[in-house]
Amino acid sequence: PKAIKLQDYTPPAFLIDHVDLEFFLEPEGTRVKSLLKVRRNPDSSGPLHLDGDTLELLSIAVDGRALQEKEYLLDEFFLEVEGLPDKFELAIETRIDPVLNTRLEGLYLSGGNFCTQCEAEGFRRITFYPDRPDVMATYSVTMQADEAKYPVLLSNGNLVSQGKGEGGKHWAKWHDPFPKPCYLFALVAGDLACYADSYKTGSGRDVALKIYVQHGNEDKCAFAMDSLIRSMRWDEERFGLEYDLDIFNIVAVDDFNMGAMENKSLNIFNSKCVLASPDTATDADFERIEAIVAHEYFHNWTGNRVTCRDWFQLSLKEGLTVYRDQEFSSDMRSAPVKRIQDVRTLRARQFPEDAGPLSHPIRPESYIEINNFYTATVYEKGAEVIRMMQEILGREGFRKGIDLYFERHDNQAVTCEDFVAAMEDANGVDLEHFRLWYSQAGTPDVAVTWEYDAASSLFTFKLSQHTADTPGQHNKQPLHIPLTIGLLGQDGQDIPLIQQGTNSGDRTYSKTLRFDCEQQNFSFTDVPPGAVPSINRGFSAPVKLSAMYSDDELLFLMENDSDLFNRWEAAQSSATRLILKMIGEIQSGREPQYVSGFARALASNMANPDLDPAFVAQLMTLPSISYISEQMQVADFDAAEKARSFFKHAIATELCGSLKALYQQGVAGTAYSPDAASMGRRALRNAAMDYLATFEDDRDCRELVVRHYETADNMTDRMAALALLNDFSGAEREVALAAFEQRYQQDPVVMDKWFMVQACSRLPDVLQRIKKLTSHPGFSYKNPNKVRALVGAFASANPVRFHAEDGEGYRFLADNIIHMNAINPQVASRILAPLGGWRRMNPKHQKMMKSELKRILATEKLSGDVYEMASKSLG
Ligand code: BAL
Ligand code: ZN
Repeated sequence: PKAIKLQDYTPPAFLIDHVDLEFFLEPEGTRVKSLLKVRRNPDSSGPLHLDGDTLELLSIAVDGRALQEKEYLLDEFFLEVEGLPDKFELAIETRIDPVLNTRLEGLYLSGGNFCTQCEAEGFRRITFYPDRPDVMATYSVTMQADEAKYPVLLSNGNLVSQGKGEGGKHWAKWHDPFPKPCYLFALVAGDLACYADSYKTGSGRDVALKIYVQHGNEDKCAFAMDSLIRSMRWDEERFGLEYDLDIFNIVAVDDFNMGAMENKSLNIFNSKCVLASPDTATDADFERIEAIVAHEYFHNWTGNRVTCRDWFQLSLKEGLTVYRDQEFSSDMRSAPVKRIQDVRTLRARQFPEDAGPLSHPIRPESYIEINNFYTATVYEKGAEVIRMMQEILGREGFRKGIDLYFERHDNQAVTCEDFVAAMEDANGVDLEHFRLWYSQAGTPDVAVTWEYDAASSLFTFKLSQHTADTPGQHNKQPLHIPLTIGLLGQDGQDIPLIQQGTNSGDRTYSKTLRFDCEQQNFSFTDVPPGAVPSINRGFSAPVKLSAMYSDDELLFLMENDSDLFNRWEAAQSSATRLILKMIGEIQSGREPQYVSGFARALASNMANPDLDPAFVAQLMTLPSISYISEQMQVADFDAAEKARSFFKHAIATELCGSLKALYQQGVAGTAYSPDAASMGRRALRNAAMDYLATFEDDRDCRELVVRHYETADNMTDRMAALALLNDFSGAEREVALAAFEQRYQQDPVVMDKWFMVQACSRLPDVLQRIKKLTSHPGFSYKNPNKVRALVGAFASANPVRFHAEDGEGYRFLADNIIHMNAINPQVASRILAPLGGWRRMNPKHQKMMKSELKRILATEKLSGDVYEMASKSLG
């Protein structure tokens, strides 16, 4: 397969003003008629190039004249026509087979209903078309289908007309007045229930809001609807962005490659990102649904009204929209807790990606398969880059930049460069150096030391930065890093910051430094002795920080930092340091040594009534085994797991009384509510249980977890207990899992949890169980959620068992990737990344992992998706 390069971008030879589509929907043999109003692009030349994939061409005509075969070039993946007039109408009729579409790209069936997924390049599996985002057209869509089987017919825009046809058929015509690229096209036809509400925009436009779901799921839509309404209001208030049509539809489907898709006014969602009730969704699910509903809605402006010129610019819409949904959630809930959660995700997913064989900048320079670039880097690091611009420009300056961006580019397909230019021009600043974040891959290492001169009361930060080489990128340049710092006095209070050489008029306790050289010093005057610095507050920059803190200084920050993110960060750093030391002891055959200072600092936070319980729960959550292992030269998941468990058990022993008290306090008799405060209370109680469950051999504690499971009146508590029982060897586990299955076997969204929890079990026979579960009636290789829940979760979230000594974990994953390659290459390639982690393993494991990658690469009919991931992972 051939790589596509950013530097090769050329504008399209022809533009399309309007698309008229007619669908005659049948599971086997859908006919698609397309009538395009085409005109030559004055800025380009060449033949008319239409993409096509798995299409049967029935006819093609220019201005009403049918073309003969010799008048066009038909290849497996495109159709080209030369010698065309400057303006013409092109009519094309194709035939497709939705029922055979297991890739879930283009038009396919889910639960018997028709639906589409066109981003990034699925539209070419529906009809011949210039399938690139810089071709924007208005659309009219007429679909005809059997009325009894498919009573609901939806597409983008507004419903124009509908009626009955012959032979039990009916039809509907939709029109979308906003020009859009074809990746935003959508169609749904099915037998669906509708949950309706409405919204009045700030300027008084009434918008009909509808969520379509399978019959029986209507009672699980209220939270998604409420999230949608809150998103609409928030975008008006925060960014002045109002919805622009009279209808906004969401459709939930069970079979979906992504979480959701922002098609203009017809969002299609993976049902697990919509459906929620206290009995079926955890607090984390509620939070995720709120964030994804918001994310897709926010795309209406950042993505749809202003879209990407080409797919290299994906972060233009994704980084920005993730940033927006993060800000929304942060306003809806606790800002520090949201920031902590986002940084956890970044560290769990993006940092390893950036340090491994698949490292790429947020604006990649080449790809084989664009589907492989819907990555944590493009999304999450992309959002961090936007956030840094806000940190540099301030909230008001950032808003001015956004306003200018829309003023300049509404209804255009643009680049990341256009976005940065709008930020610069609106604020009169130069972001030339900052732009490097778009093209340079890798996570910068920032080292911080400091000096204090008692005679002059001068405190000096000494910063240095370095970004390691990544595949294809060497000798990295220093970046412009906005590093927010503070100083804590010995009393734990913030010290006012007076930067040497600047006007000391304003009293500020946090300051964002412009750190843009390899080495740089920043000095502050009038600092009393004994000050402790707080660095990268709020995680102002996505860097790996190493600072010369003593153990005691970390505990001091953990108890005192007014920046709650950094208070949590100090706890993570302290715990990581202690666990790494214990790992060393375990590896050299010694008993790990426990130091109790950490537990005491934790206890002081647990006892602090001013702290949000959700925050305390975050503070109590130790760094993951994967994160700890990443701090090692050679990963040793077994030792990491042993050390972490030992540490947790030791903390639980020391704080047993307070943990039991916290657990008991949490038993409130109030009804479930997904608001932030209630979630925080549950999180804290479940965090306490998590520690108490380390007394696995104590009957009372086992019973506590069993009781928690059995008496839970919501999914959050039920899953918290099930996750713990899942690691107990004994009858309790089997009883709980069987009860869960019995209760939820009809609900595929909930059954994903059941598969996933088992895939993540610490028990030694987990792989045998997983293999057995692939034959469970609720499991299907055709359903991406199931594959991700069982196979994907095992490989990515159960490192101890995945990296088993006999290599069976690797073999199992490779077998499944090869199997999935033929069914759904996108899903196959998305679960491959853990095999690319071989560089961090010992030689024996390296060899086994590489041999599985080679076996994958030797597969016949290997998709471009899997080829790209496997070949890059092998290196
Ligand atoms: N555009 C693909 C799904 C999403 O990021 O919203
Ligand atoms: Zn998105």
